[in-house]
Parts: sequence; structure tokens; C-alpha cells
Amino acid sequence: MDVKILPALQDNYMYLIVDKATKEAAIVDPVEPKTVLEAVKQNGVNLTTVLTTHHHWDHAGGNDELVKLHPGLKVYGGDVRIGALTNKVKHNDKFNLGNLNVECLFTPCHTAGHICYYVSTDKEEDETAVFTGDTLFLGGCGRFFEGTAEQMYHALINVLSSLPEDTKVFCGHEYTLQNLKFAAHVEPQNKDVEKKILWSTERRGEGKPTVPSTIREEKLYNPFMRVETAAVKAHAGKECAVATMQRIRQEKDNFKG
Ligand code: GBP
Ligand code: ZN
Repeated sequence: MDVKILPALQDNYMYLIVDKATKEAAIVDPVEPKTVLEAVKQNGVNLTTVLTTHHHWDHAGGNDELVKLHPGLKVYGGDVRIGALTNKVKHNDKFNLGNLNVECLFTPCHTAGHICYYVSTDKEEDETAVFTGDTLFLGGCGRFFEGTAEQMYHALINVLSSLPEDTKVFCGHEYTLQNLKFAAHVEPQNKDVEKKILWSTERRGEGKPTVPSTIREEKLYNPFMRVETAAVKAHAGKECAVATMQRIRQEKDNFKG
């Protein structure tokens, strides 16, 4: 599989996923349809599919126009508030993109209908990727607009942490440096946080994206993926991981780096 990273708006990412064998392609959260169609042309791919992570305008707001400009697209999503939706999906729904397998992971909390998309092939040794929208960011997670700490715990610890460790993480926004500043506040002794800050500062300085990371990496430096660790629980002053999730999200909501 090939993933082209397409920056959009201020700090959003759209992703063009290509099955190299068939040239069939999907676009994740096409908020800027013209940018998408240029990339489709430039890469000579056959765009058939839209994968929408959630209904917020900076993710789903381009769907109607894209379908107008490129009729016949299948538009997947987990929420009826998503424009031009043709295929409403639920947890564990599966479909194909050429030879790629796409699996829908229901991760409500940031919004009530949020879906992450896990992409793999039938070959065990091939790389895998997950498109996490505003559920999991590099070094952070989305605000709890329509859900609870229990739900985000389930999404991050039960669902996304169970994916193969090498799975690449492609998220909805470039928030990495802000997130890692908060991570360093939560865990001042965490060397992996420190290292990722240095690396991300360099990347951003070169004008390059910090995505993708991997599930393995997120478990090392992302405090919201680490609510079961003693250090993060101690920072929150809680023994329970869900209460820790609740507490650090509340703290991040008001955090001024
Ligand atoms: C920043 O730039 O510093 N932390 C951000 C603030 C996702 S976009 C902006 C912000 O709150 N972003 C949202 C978020 O979840 N951030 C994680 C965090 O702050 O830790 N959005 O555009 C947001 O979802 C939106 C759109 C929200 C429509 C509500 C509606 Br309705
Ligand atoms: Zn959002």
C-alpha cells in the first residue's frame, strides 16, 4: 500500500491510500476536494472511495463537493451527519480497496459516530496502517465532545492498542509538538517523550509532517495511551486508569504549553 499525505486547511491531514497492484484509491477526510483531485491525477490512480472519520466540517466538509466533481464515489462513515454518506458502517465492518482490506473500528467519544479505519493485506508480512481521525493523535487524543473517559479508554486501550505494534498511525491533525509538550508535563522523566520532541521539532522545522508514527511508539510517549502506567496514574493522583484518562484530558483542555 502507498499512502500520500495531503495537508489541508491550517493543520488537517487528508490521506490518499493507494493499492499499488490495481491503482484503486481511497481518500480519508477530503476537506479540500480540489487538492484531492490534483493528487489523483498526478498519481494516475482510480479514486473509488471516501473514508470519513467523523462529521466535523474540517473532516467531512468536502464530501458533497467531491462527489459532485467525481460522481460515483462510495462514501463510508459511521454517522448520519456526514455529507454524501452512501455506506454507513459499524464496528468490525470490512470491505476491500483493490487488494487491500479495510476494517472499521468504532471509537466514539470525540464524536458519537467516530470511525477509525485499519488497512491491511492478506500477506502477514505486509505493512498495516490505521487512520485515526480525531480519536488518536501523535502524542495525544481528541477532545471528548460527545463521549466519556470510559469510551476513550476503550478506544485507545482496548481497540487501538490491540493492533499490531508496527501499524502506522495516520491522524487527522498536526498537533504533535503541542501534544508532546503536555506529555512532558505529565511525565517529565520519560526519555521517549524527550526524543520525540527533538525529532518532531526538526521535522516541523523542515516543513515536513510528523505523521506517521506507529502503535508501538504511541505506547512509549502518548500519555493517553499510557493511563495504565504508574507514572501517569501518579501524575493524575488516581489509581484507576479511566479516572486517570478523565483527569489528564481535563488538564489538557486547559493546558497552555
Ligand atoms: C490546538 O490547536 O492547540 N489543541 C488544539 C485546539 C480537534 S479539531 C483545537 C482543538 O480543540 N482541536 C480539536 C481537538 O480535539 N484537539 C485535541 C486537543 O486539544 O488535545 N473541530 O475542528 C475540532 O474537532 C471541531 C469542528 C470541533 C466542529 C467541534 C465542531 Br462542532
Ligand atoms: Zn473533530
